[in-house]
Amino acid sequence: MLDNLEEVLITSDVGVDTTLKIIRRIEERVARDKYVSVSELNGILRDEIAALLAENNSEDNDDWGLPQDHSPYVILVVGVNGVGKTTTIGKLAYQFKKAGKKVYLGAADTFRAAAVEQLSIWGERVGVPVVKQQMGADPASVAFDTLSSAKANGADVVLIDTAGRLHNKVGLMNELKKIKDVMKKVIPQAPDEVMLVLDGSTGQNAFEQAKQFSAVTQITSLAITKLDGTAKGGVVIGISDQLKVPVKYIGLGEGMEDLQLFNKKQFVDSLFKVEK
Ligand SMILES: Nc1nc2c(ncn2[C@@H]2O[C@H](COP(=O)(O)OP(=O)(O)OP(=O)(O)O)[C@@H](O)[C@H]2O)c(=O)[nH]1
Ligand SMILES: [Mg+2]
Repeated sequence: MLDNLEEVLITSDVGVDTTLKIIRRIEERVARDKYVSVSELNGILRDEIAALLAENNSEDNDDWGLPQDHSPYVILVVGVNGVGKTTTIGKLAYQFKKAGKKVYLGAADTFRAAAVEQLSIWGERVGVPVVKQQMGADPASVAFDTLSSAKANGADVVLIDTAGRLHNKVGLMNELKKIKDVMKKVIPQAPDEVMLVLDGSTGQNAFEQAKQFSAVTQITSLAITKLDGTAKGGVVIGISDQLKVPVKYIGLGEGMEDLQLFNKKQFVDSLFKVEK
């Protein structure tokens, strides 16, 4: 039964290391309890996965609230090309606004012609201001402007979009550092969060990106996108475990409402519904 389980976990993109860890924990419990039925084993599996996630997610987010001790709360959004950064920012802006927060967006992806436009469209759709400059402008300068504006206007939360960068490109990684440094000139503790966006449908590749990114910059939260469709959600468990970074959001489509707060129990339940 455990061999079978091991195979299920690995084919669900949980990853070898994390799968072995889960199996080991289950073995320990089974050894302690002597005999377990199939249904008990299922329960144990869910418990152990939820426990593993809990080790990296101090708490479940139940609402779209943010820490109240200071504002604006600044989230810098990073990740490789096409993973869903801009879309996730749009969806987050929608949720935060709906929760009554004053949201500012910063178009610090000045690399592609369409990037500023794409974020502006989200800004209009959601009804929140987007701070931007022309294409090719210094992203750090856009970040500076955005934070200045947000601060002056009493914003609650700022989301900064960045160009999709390859984790092995030194220049782009240095640019990220510069953006962070410049932010501090406006708000010393910014960014509050560096959110890495990963495309859940890329499986092991997402693992690789996560490792490379966290080697060059401190990632404090994860958003895993494209878990609608054929993606196997197991990747969420493996990445969170290997990186020791909490998964905060899950993308389930391209629409404004297709973003969910990550909830361990819900997630484990849905994972096993799909598995059957
Ligand atoms: N099905 C699905 N599609 C998504 C999801 N999130 C984003 N997408 C789509 O993925 C594509 C890329 O999304 P973007 O938000 O532009 O990605 P990005 O990381 O900003 O891309 P770059 O700025 O080019 O690096 C778009 O077609 C999005 O609609 C999701 O959760 N599910
Ligand atoms: Mg983008």
